[in-house]
Amino acid sequence: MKDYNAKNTCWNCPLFKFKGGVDFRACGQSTGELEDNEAFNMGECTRHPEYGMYSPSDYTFESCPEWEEHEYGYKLKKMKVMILGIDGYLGWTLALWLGSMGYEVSGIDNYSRRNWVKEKGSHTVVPITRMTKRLKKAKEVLGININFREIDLLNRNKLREFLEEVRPDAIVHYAENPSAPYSMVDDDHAVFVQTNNVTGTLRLLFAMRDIVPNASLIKLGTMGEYGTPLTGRPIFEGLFPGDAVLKWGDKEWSLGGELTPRDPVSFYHVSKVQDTFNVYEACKYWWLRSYDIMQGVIYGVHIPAFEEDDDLRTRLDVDEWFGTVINRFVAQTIVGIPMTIYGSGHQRRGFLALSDAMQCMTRLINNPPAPGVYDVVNQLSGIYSLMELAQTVGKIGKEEFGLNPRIQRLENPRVEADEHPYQVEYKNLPERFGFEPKVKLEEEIYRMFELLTKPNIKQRIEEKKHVILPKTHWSGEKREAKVIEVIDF
Ligand code: USQ
Repeated sequence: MKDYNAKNTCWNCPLFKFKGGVDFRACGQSTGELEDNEAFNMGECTRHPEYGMYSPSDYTFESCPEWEEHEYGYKLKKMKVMILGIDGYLGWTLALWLGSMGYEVSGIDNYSRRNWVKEKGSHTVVPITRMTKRLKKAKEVLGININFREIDLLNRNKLREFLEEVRPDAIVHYAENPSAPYSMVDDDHAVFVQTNNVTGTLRLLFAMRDIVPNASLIKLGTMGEYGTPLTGRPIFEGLFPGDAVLKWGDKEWSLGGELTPRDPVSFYHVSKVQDTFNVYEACKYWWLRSYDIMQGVIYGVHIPAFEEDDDLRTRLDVDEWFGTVINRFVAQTIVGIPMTIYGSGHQRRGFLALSDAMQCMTRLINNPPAPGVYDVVNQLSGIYSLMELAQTVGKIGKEEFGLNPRIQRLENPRVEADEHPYQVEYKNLPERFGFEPKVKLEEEIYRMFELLTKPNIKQRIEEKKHVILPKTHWSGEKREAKVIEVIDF
């Protein structure tokens, strides 16, 4: 579905400025006389003031000269996208991906991911260069100019100055600490993760209200906000659908449009739940527009831009704190560590390959919500159990790369259900935004083996073998998890 956003109108366009007196809130508060005001629903285009005042329904993306056809739907010409956390695994990837497609990319980062990984005694196994060199390479090799500023999202004044300077049409918010185990190390780490993540997002929301209220916010949440409901209740996309009902006693109520219950699985995941409420409220109070993305676990190393030059690659972590499960399994197999399955291995999670995640982001950026709309997508392309994943990694490692894979089941250092239903709804991206997953699990795992078996990268994994086995238990204990069983292939 290439033109999924063709019928969108100026309601969805960040360039449209409402004259005022409009209240989009869907919270039940009365808007009084506003609806009788003749300016209701009128405004002008900031790029074409000569059009004068008109109704936002007059133009569609298809009919507007400022929106052009693009591989992933109609795209705003010279669209300015600001990436918060542009130095990270996803942030750098998105910068090159969007830059290669003609978006005007800007971004901030304070290098905290580099520092957290260093603090834990690890490093990215795919080497990355300093930001100055990254930017230079992006310009030389891909012809992309990235407007980068070293800024901590919590630095109110610097953030505001940069937003004033760039005035982005869309803001992608990746600038958080993403690690469940890091947040469970001790109280200092838990307090840090929650303070950093929650206050950073709050700073951003207020700054958007004051400076770029029309920009759309694409905010990274996580599937882990929902937990794994043991009753088998479907995991809807953030909000209950219109026909969901609550039955209690002899009465029945619609739950439509209400936030669904959250059951986060670490203090990190709790920070994301708090963000959800803050973003939801900001959309309600100030008519900000946002997609809150409940993203599954990302894996992989590939987008086309990375093939152009090794210095363009994104980081990849495999240590117990910042490595995610598939990335870890591949690295473990390469250096002869049996793959570390926590608990039974029957836990099921949603997964998404790196380049498919980029496709999703592009489609959401191209399709801003209308003012005041808080919307949620569950961003994943497949659901697998950990045991299935280990078997897939092992098969490819053995058959294609001649390795000797093994699995070790460890006592689970986390607190999570071993056996659970997992009925996830994830129809929004394919049905409303035209997302078509392009990368097969096996294909991306193969590409990971190809890259990570290169001698310099294998060497970098070897150097950090001592931070691969989990020692951070949710109970607070600091010790190696006991091995329950070793399985050969
Ligand atoms: N796991 C293992 N062995 C390992 C590592 C993990 O069995 O060596 C298990 C965990 O117990 C868990 C599952 O694999 O059941 C996923 O763990 P993970 O470390 O790959 O991912 P998680 O902690 O869930 O966090 C990651 C990202 C986080 C994002 C989340 C999406 O780090 O930022 O929010 O994926 S989701 O899992 O859908 O919540």
